[in-house]
Amino acid sequence: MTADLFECVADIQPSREAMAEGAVLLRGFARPVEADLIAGIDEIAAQAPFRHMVTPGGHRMSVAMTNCGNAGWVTDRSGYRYDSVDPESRQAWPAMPPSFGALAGQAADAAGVDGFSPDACLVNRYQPGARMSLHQDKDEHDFGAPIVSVSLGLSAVFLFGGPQRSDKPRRFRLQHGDVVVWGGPSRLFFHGVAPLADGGHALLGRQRINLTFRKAR
Ligand code: MD6
Ligand code: FE
Repeated sequence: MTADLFECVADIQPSREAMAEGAVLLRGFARPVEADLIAGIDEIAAQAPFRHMVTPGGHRMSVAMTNCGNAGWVTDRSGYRYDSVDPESRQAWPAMPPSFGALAGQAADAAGVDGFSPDACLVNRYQPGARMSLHQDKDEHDFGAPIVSVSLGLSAVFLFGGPQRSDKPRRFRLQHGDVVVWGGPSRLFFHGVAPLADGGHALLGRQRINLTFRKAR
């Protein structure tokens, strides 16, 4: 009886945890559309395969990436940028599946941000050992728009720092279906992902996929 009651309450008011000023964690928010998301990722990767990009400093990233939408985030020896074309195929990036844009808009709404309409979705694939070092997301045109981040597959430890690289990061475990809506005062905070622990996920196997939706232009 009590468990049923709590499940009902959870349906009506999904969990909403503040990570920092302007950053909200919606646990399990993407679970209802997990099948659409995974099918969409497979279609995107068939057109624009995951690849390990190289940083301006010459390091091959341990995270493999692809994109969908009108703008895709890329890095190479010349720098970081958004490009409407996949540099590997010289074709436009795959279109953003309607279910992706809808989820990002609904998550932003749930976090109290109206009218979020992303033009870019970066798709990150982590295999065991892959990590993302501390960075700021500052290649977008307008820092007034939030970033919506969706975690799928194996869980990971998200490192959430502050405005200075030297600020000690707090650690958040992001699990399958969790969504972070991140804007406002912490939009430019340093953040990263600790090396992915090995494991197996029922739907995605030995990997974590992260989608980050942005208003790039
Ligand atoms: C990741 N995410 O979770 C990497 N950036 O795999 C990010 O770098 C990120 O989750 C900006 C906003 C949300 C994010
Ligand atoms: Fe980032």
